Amino acid sequence: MKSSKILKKRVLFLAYDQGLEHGPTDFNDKNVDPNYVLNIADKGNYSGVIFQKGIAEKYYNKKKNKTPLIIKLNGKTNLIKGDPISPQLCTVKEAISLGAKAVGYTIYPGSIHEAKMFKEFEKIEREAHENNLPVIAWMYPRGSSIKNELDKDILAYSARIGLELGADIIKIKYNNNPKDLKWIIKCAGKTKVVISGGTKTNPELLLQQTKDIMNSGAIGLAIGRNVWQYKEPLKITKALKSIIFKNKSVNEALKYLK
Ligand code: FBP
Repeated sequence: MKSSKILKKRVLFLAYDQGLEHGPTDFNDKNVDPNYVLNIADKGNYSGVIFQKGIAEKYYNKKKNKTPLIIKLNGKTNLIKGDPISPQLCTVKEAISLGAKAVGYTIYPGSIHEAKMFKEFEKIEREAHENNLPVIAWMYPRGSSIKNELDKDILAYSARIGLELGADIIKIKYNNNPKDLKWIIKCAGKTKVVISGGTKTNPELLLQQTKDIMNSGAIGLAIGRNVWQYKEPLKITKALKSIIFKNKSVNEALKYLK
């Protein structure tokens, strides 16, 4: 991979694919509008903003918007239960024409449909790499055979799968244990690791978790609800950035929330 706007030493990505994954229950009057989130991404100087192709087509302007675009190539709703499968909904070519600087794909290790997702992922990855685009794999172990998605060994296995499959970055969940995360990141080898945000939590806890995550060796976060559901998204952005990019303490970061 030659120079990439996405593969930096430290990153903060803004995720906004929840409209498909969870539905509008995540939204309020403001953040239901993709422009509201794009504005946060641009003003907050995010390392990337993550959209499905529909939002990108209608809202992202590659000349006007300065935040690098990351297109999520597959997706699914939470309306269907059982072992998950997330089919490809957008091609690498389409993503490039929308201005994408990286592409993303969710794999559910442990699902009975795992093999299909592996196969789809490897095709996407080959095409993306031919076009010098980094590939971010959401590694979310899930399905009837997965008893605990946040189990250390299950997360470590998922991280390792990301390395074995050739992902440039993997996005995983945090089980709130920095020691586990250190091992999980070690298992990911040269594949970089970002952590997802999860449901909205209190800002102090979020900042403490971010500090622990960075100290464990992750390169940053790919976070959604904890930013665009926060009353002042640019304040929480500054606080997160101070920890991720400037190694500030939680107490120093908290000052940005005043
Ligand atoms: P959040 O920070 O809002 O949790 O977003 C991270 C993310 O990975 C999104 O990209 C995705 O929509 C969502 O979480 C999927 O999470 P889950 O499958 O656990 O509902």
